[in-house]
Amino acid sequence: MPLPKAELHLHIEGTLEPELAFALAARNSVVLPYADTDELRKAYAFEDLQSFLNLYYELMAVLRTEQDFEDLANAYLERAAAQGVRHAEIFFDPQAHIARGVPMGTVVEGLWRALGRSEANHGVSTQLIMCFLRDESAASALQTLDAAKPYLDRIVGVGLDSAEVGHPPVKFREVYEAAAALGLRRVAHAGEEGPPEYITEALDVLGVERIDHGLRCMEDPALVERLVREQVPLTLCPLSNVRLRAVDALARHPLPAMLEAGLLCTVNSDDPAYFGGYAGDNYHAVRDALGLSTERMRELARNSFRASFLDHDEERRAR
Ligand code: ES4
Ligand code: ZN
Repeated sequence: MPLPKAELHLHIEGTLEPELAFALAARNSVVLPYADTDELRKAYAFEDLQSFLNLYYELMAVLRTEQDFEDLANAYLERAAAQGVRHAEIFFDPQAHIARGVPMGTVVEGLWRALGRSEANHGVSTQLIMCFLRDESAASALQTLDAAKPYLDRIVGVGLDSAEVGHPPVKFREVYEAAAALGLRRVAHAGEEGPPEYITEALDVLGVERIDHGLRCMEDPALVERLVREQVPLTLCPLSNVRLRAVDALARHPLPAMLEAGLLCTVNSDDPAYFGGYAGDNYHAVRDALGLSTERMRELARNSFRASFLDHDEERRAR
């Protein structure tokens, strides 16, 4: 039996497996610039975050209808359930779809057709987090929040993702203030490729309650001290860090040092179709590469529920 866990850092578009990408391409008469799944998989040798994002946005062309988003989410939920995920807080990138002429409603309604039945079908409770693309403008983020207003009963919070360096959190101060006023929870990617200052800014300027990645906090001891004191959850994605070369090998991932320091770390999969594994695969990989004890593994699973948006009663039921 896999350890029951919550997944807190998962881009639904990053669960698009090559086989499903080709099936949806055929269904929607979209031509992909790859002959087959083998050739596509060869493109998964990434240099950094941007080289991954280029492929991630390119493959999204196959996602066009509500049915596509439903099929995508169901495929993820089935795999997640098999790896012990009991609760998933799922990112989506509406701007990447709206730019292709796929409206917000198609994305949210399609995902919801899977998420609304997920507890019954897969035993996984779910929440949706809408991300703003930080390499798009602040005005575009505000328009996106506006477009989401009819769907806010299905969206628990907002996040910030895509190319980090050069796009500091402060750029999105206004849209985060508006999101907070609407009662939305707030998270942001920070300290993946960007400097530790972006983590501080996400906390102080955007008012986030969790940091996605946060890896580079380790360069700033005063920041680590603060994150420990305030028990700010970090949603780490170890296999992602290796594939995008934020760390040079899993055996040198700072996770053990981060746990030792008292940071509230969680382990997540980010874009599992691209980075070689779902939540359970990430747990196994860190256990094997870093020699984490059973007690440490249990701590990571416990942290995942503690850092989730579930309340105490929901948490107890999910575990
Ligand atoms: C992402 Cl790994 C990562 N980092 C930032 N933005 C993203 N969007 C999808 N995956
Ligand atoms: Zn991410």
